[in-house]
This record gives sequence, structure tokens and C-alpha cells, in this order.
Amino acid sequence: MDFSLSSEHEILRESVRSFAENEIRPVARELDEREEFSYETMQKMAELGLFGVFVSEKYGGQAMDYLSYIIAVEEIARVDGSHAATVAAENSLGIGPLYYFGSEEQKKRYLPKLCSGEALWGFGLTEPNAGSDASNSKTSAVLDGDEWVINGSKIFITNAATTITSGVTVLAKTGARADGKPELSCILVESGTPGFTARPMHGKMMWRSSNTAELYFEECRVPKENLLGPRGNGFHQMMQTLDGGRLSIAAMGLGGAQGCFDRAVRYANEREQFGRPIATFQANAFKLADMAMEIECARLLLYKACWLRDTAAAFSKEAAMAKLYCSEVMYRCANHAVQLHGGYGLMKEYDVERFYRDQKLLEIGEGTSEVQRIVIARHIGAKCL
Ligand code: COS
Repeated sequence: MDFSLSSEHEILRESVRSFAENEIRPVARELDEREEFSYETMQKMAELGLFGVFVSEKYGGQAMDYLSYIIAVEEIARVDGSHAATVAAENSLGIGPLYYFGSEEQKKRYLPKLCSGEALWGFGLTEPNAGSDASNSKTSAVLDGDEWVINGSKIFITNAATTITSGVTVLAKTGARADGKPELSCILVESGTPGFTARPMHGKMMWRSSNTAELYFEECRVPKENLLGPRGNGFHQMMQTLDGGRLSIAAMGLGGAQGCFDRAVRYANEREQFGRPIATFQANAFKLADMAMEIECARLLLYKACWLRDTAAAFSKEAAMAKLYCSEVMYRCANHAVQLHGGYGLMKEYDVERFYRDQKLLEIGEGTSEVQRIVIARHIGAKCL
């Protein structure tokens, strides 16, 4: 068993880390405060090759493995959750479905601009009344001659309302199956299509400088060729996409936990109370020891799940485990980090305040912790409904 990373992985980690420290850290706090999506850093992340990481060069991607992508997200998240969210959502959810399920024509039409960062793409699954119960989608698409007519709405869709968003993949009910279940299909809708509106959502507690949108479809007509893959495969495509996406949320948990640890250990060694650094008190040193141990476990679990994915093995269970565990490790690390910073940890001037808020999304987005436990339970033979 060899736990070492390849030199390519190490070089990638170093370059993304130095980019995040030099380009994201100086602006992250202010962007969070202003709840502002930065097109400038988006462009710089694109120049670094952070979009289309696992996509073949034929479509403008970097042709790296999934572990590379996960390391990149981890390193961005070590500095800022919002920027990591932009990268993770774009690669896993925006680019992923087009790359894995799109026709040659669809891939050629959309992927090059998404991989170069000139454009972004949204993943329209969640609806106001279909969150965890994702297959209960009410958005409908009816075939009328050569066009799909879409009606409905989606909510909490990352990257879907920027000025460079070129479209979204929408899950819609296209009929009923023979077994009585709804027939769900994925359809591509380009920005600017009449009847399609994307509105930015504000007032978020977390990921405040990432773009989140509500989508509305009113008699929205798209060509029938905009169907993604076979009709009726939409829910499977979405679930498969989320398996990969959950690894990137796990990477955000791991990177965020590492960011909390780095700040906490530095602060605890510098901050003096009762005439000595607070790290010299066992109550504090033990918190740091627990954080380090859990981060190590999280990294091993996540990288193993990536290894399974990179070797084309089944990885749904491990993705759910990694997503659940890494997000909960970040929960404990953010909590310890704020506690170690005392009153300062409650102030926006200290990054741990932002990490504490950003963490919460990881236990909710791309499947709540409860949904991850359902997925794991079903994989281990429990008759969990
Ligand atoms: N890959 C491919 N297909 C999958 C799959 C996967 N990982 N998991 C389930 N499916 C398929 C099943 O095979 C089943 O197919 P058929 O209906 O053709 O037999 C179908 O999807 C429904 O599966 P299941 O019956 O298990 O679905 P449930 O309604 O019981 O829901 C949960 C299962 C709750 C796990 C699922 O709805 C889910 O993950 N919800 C959370 C959604 C989510 O993460 N939303 C956040 C989005 S943020 S971008």
C-alpha cells in the first residue's frame, strides 16, 4: 500500500495553495462582507486551469484525474469557502453532466467556454418543495413538435445568475413511467432563452461571495435536441453527478478544517494568557491534537474515495461517507478554532468567524447529513427507507 501522492499532485497542491494565499486571501473577507461575486478572481482561477480539471483536452479541459480536482478544491477551501464553492459547483455540477452525458455536439458547443472560464453553467435540481426529496420535481417539460416547453422553478442554484452564466441543466418531469414513477429528464436551457429567468439570491449566512440563484421557467421553449442523454434518465444522471459532487463538498470540508487548524495552532502558540501561550494548556493542546487526528482521517477517507472513482470502481457509499465525515470534521474544527480565538474568534476581522459560518452549508448542500446516512445505510444492507 502506497500513500504517497504523485509529483504532479504535489506540484498542483503547491501552485493552488500559493494562488489561494496570494490572490484569494487578500480579498476573501471583503467580498464576503459585501456579498459580492468576484469576476476578477474567477478569471484568475480560470487562468490557473481550475475549470474543466478532469475534462479531456479535446474539449478544452486539463485532463487530470479526479484526485487532482479534489486537491485543488481542498486548497482553495483552506483559504475561502465561497471561491471553493464556485470551483466545485462549476466542475462537478455545471461541467460534469455535460461532459459525462452530453452528445458530441453538446460537448463541443458548451464545454470549451466553460473550461476556459469564459462561461459558467448551473445545475437545476432543487425546487422549493423538492430538496432532500429530489425526485419529487414539479418542473415539467412537454414536447410540442420540435420543442420542449418548460414550466416550473428551481432554487439555491450555484453559478446560475452571473453575467457569464451561459445556461443550466434542468431536471424536469417529462411524463410517467410504466411503474407509476414520474419520468424525469435533464434538459439544457441557454441563458437568454425567452421564458427563462435567473435571479440572484441574497441574505445568505454562508458562501456569501458565491453566486446563488432562483430559476423560473414560464412557457420556456427549447429545441428537442436539448435533451441531455436518453429521455427518462434525468434522475439517474443527477444522482450520479451528485456522487462526484459529494467528493468536492468533502474536499471543502477537509480544506476548511485544515484552514481552521492552521489558524488555530498559530494563534494558540502566539496568544498569551496567565503569562504563557495558551497552547501550553492541555485543554487547548488537546483540541489541536483532536483536530489534527480528525483531519488525517478525513483526508484518508476522501482520497480513498477519489482513488475508487479514478479506478472506475463503485464509490457512491464512500462518497457519502467522505462528504458526511469531512463536513462534520470541519464543524468540530471550526468550533474549536473559534473557541481557541476567544472573543476575537467572534469578530469578522478573524477568518475563523467566516469559516464557522461557511461550514454549515457542507452539512446541507448536495444532500444533507441525514441523506448521506440514508445512502450509507442502504449500501450496508440496512433496510432504511
Ligand atoms: N446513481 C445513479 N442512479 C441512482 C443513484 C446513484 N447514485 N442513486 C439512486 N439512483 C436511482 C435508483 O436506481 C432509482 O432508479 P429507478 O427509479 O430507475 O429504479 C432512482 O434513482 C431512485 O432511487 P431511490 O428509490 O433510492 O430514491 P429515493 O427517492 O428513495 O431518494 C435519496 C434517495 C434521498 C438518497 C435521494 O433523493 C437524494 O440523494 N436526495 C438528496 C438530493 C440532494 O443531494 N440534493 C441536493 C442538491 S444540491 S446540488
